[in-house]
Amino acid sequence: LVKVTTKRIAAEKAQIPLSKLQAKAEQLPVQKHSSLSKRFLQPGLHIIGEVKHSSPSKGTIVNDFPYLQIATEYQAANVDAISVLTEPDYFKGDLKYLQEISKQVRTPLLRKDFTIDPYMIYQAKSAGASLILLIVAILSERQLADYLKLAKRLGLTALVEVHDESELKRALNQEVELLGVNNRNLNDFSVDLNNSLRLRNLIPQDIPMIAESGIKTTADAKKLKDAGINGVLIGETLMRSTDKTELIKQFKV
Ligand code: IGP
Repeated sequence: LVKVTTKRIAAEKAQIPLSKLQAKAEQLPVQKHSSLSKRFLQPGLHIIGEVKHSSPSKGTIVNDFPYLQIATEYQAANVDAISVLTEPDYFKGDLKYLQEISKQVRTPLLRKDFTIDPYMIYQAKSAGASLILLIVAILSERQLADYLKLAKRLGLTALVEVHDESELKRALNQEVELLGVNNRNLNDFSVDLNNSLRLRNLIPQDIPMIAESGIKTTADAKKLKDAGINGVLIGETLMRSTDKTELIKQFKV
């Protein structure tokens, strides 16, 4: 995935040079959703709804993909943020989905992609994102530190994703505002909610933590909330649901 993303970004840089994108990103307001991470510390289980067409583990999740309508429905159901897949090769995502959604929806948007180049952070900002994803497993210490700094300067909140204790340790060496624990093992795609439950105890209480992947039932949500987890990121379960509004209501345990 890193290789494919590197290639993709090189091609995009040839289309729109970094300097141009940078100029555009820098002139956008930074205060739009400042202190976004703090919101997740408020009582209750917070919900991030994901707009995802396909995934490497499941293939095409839904045949019909009315992304604007889905985002609008998530907003009406009062989710705290909307995650939009922009990775094209494995998730059938597109930066244009993020751009279009940001024009119609006020809910903070997360650019869900494999951030491996500052270019992608400027792209996220220009496309209307308020949050970016930084996956610890694919970044060096230096990259993680630099990208956190750049995000902050642009007024973006970084969701820093870890999968295990050693990645968490690396994340906590930095000034992290929002932590995500992925329940999915990216090597074999197996999902284990205990991953989130286990790691919450190792994360300072003043850093909000989001459990990601494999959340299917209200019982899952309840278990995570009772363990002190602040939010859940739900993709597939919401995408497959024919009544997303009702399901989101049920997940707010
Ligand atoms: C959502 P699920 O099982 O609810 O569809 O998972 C989200 O956690 C998953 O899409 C995800 C992801 C990622 C996708 C987590 N980390 C990194 C792409 C890149």
